[in-house]
Amino acid sequence: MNKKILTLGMLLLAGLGATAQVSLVNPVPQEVTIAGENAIFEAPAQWSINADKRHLSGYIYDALMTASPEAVKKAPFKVTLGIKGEGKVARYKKLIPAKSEGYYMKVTDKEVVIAGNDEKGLFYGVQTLLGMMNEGNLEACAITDWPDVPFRGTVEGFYGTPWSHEARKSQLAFYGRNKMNVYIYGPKDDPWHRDKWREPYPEAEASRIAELVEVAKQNGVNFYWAIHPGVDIRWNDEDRDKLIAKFEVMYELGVRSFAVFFDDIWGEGTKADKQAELLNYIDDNFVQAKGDVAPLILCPTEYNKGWANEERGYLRTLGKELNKSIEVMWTGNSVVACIDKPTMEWINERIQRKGYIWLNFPVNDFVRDHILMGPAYGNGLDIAGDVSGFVSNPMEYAETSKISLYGIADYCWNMEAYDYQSNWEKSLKDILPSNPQALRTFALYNKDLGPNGHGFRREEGDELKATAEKALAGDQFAVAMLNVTCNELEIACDILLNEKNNPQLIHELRPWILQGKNLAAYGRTVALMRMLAEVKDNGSSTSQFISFENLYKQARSLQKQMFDLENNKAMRHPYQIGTKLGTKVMLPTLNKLFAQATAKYNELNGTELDTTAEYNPYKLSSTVTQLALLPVRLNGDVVEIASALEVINWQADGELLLESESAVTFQGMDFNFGVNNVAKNFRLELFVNGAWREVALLHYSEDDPVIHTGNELGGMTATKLRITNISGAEQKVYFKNFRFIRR
Ligand code: LOG
Repeated sequence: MNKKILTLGMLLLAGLGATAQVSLVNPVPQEVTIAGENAIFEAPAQWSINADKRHLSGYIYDALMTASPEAVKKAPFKVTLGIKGEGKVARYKKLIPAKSEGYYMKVTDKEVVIAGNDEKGLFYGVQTLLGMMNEGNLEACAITDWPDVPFRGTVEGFYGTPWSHEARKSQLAFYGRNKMNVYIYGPKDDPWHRDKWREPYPEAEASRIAELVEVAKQNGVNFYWAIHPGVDIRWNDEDRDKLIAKFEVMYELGVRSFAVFFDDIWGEGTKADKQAELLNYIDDNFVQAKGDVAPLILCPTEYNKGWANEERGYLRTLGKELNKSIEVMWTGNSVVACIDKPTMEWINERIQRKGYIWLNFPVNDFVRDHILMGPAYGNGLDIAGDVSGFVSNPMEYAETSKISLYGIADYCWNMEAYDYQSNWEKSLKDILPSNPQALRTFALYNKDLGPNGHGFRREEGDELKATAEKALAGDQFAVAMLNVTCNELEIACDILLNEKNNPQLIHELRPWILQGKNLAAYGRTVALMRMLAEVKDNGSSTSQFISFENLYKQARSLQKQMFDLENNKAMRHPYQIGTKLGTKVMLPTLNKLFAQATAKYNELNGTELDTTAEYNPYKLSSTVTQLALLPVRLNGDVVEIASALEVINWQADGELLLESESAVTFQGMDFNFGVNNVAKNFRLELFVNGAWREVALLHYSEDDPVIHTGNELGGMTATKLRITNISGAEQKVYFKNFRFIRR
């Protein structure tokens, strides 16, 4: 379908690893013909612009001028801009693809022609020219290009600190450059999006939103503003009118695209017929009435297959009752999932329209100890015709998220040609042109999410596996190679820490870079330990000081330094502690190697050095599946269970069990299920001297969801505790936080 016309010249260039300028363009264009082997030439410094007057100002012209040529009337190098139907591009009429946002473009050493099928097409043609010129060159070629997915972009829909105003502006410019046309504003922790949905924004916030709408326009992006009323909406005229009134206020600020989110709620707000009635009302009386507002988007309550209750018929009701113009979002077979053909067939049939994908990647709000710098992969390359839109929910780390978003943009534009690996390499160069290799070396350890409640994992460390296995099998050369790899990581970390090219990126990565240095140092020490473990008289080394036992002490110290950094108050995320990297292959390999070396040394020398490397004395398990994989963390004397974000369906008799390796004396405990007056539905027990003992649970006040324990807890010593749903019915709760303090 998307046939590539590759000339021999281009193939040669690709084969030699040279950079053809078109290959700098992201997303990869649909059809490219390179003019020949010597197609690359230096972009002229002066252009004469040949276009209708309307194109000589405005966002498209402004974008073109960022390429910084001088627009000079009689310059010999001509740049022709136009939209189908305009005289200036009449000659190219037949070459313009009849596709929304498509364009035809021609580059020779005398001129550039960009002919859009529509205004957006012209804008994207200009973006292609800019991308091609990234290194100051042009390449003689012809390009016919259009997007596969009509709506592409992001939903700022995560829990945690919303993006800053500056970060959002930078994102919008990035979307423009990478041909994404949607930004949905819906940060969970913006009060006026969710808790205070009925209230207008205070002036300062309002004017920032108005500015974002403008910046979005400048970048060809539709700014959607989302409201999240489901927590406490009443299905009456008053609340309905309040919602419309809020939309009116946003309309006044310039917003022309709207979404309504009903995710992560329960109770009244979740009713499909009521949601459909409200959305249809908004559609009829606001969207259609205004005439200049984009089709509404709904994020349903059952937004993934795992939560779909077929008996309740929620999705089918939406499918049947919602006005056909309303888009319905979908995260896939589970909350965090890759999207494929069967996913789309399943949902599209139910909602009677093409699903609008909300991809929960690279969002890390449920694994805040990891930062995600890996490629976007795993989504079907054959679903372009099955989705109406495709947006990614990124991390609160806006700049770092661009690595994966660069891939999402490419994937959505030209699915069949999407090659995530080469896209990833390109993205690193785009985000840190001054040193992509350092960023890459570091990013190799920041791809996987670690164990998490959604069971979503990513490839990480495949390139290390063979060496790791050999090293663990006793191959000393492989051990030396691991040492080199750790050196590389350390060099990358040090370079990045002093990198001035993208300060925001380095700021976001900083905790992980510091931890990366610890990891690298640990790896080098462990490698040396492994080498010395079998040398009986280690005093024979030239330096008496580098003895096995000193290295062992150093490794122990580094383990502790890693742990301390994780628990550093200034560094840790307020909701979930931890700063982890290399957790899939590197760290486990080093820990095994540490244990192995120490055991060998003990054996040879009759010593009894402790071989346990990583050590968490607490273990969580649960019959409530959504809780079973939550990480447990130790922070000084505070033991915490990480929060879950979605609604937890805690079945009757379901229990949460926390076991400790050694007895703990309790000082205090509290937890928050996000619901008032639920303490009575749960029982807390501590395992004391071989028997379970109940501890009272209570709220301090009716309108405070925090659950406290009875005074009897203080001073109790136990090896495990459990919390059971004793209400006899399923309880829908949040798992906001749980912690206890030990003496
Ligand atoms: C939320 C979202 C959150 C994401 C990942 C949707 C539709 N809603 O479980 O705000 O960032 O998962 O934690 C969600 O995905 N709830």
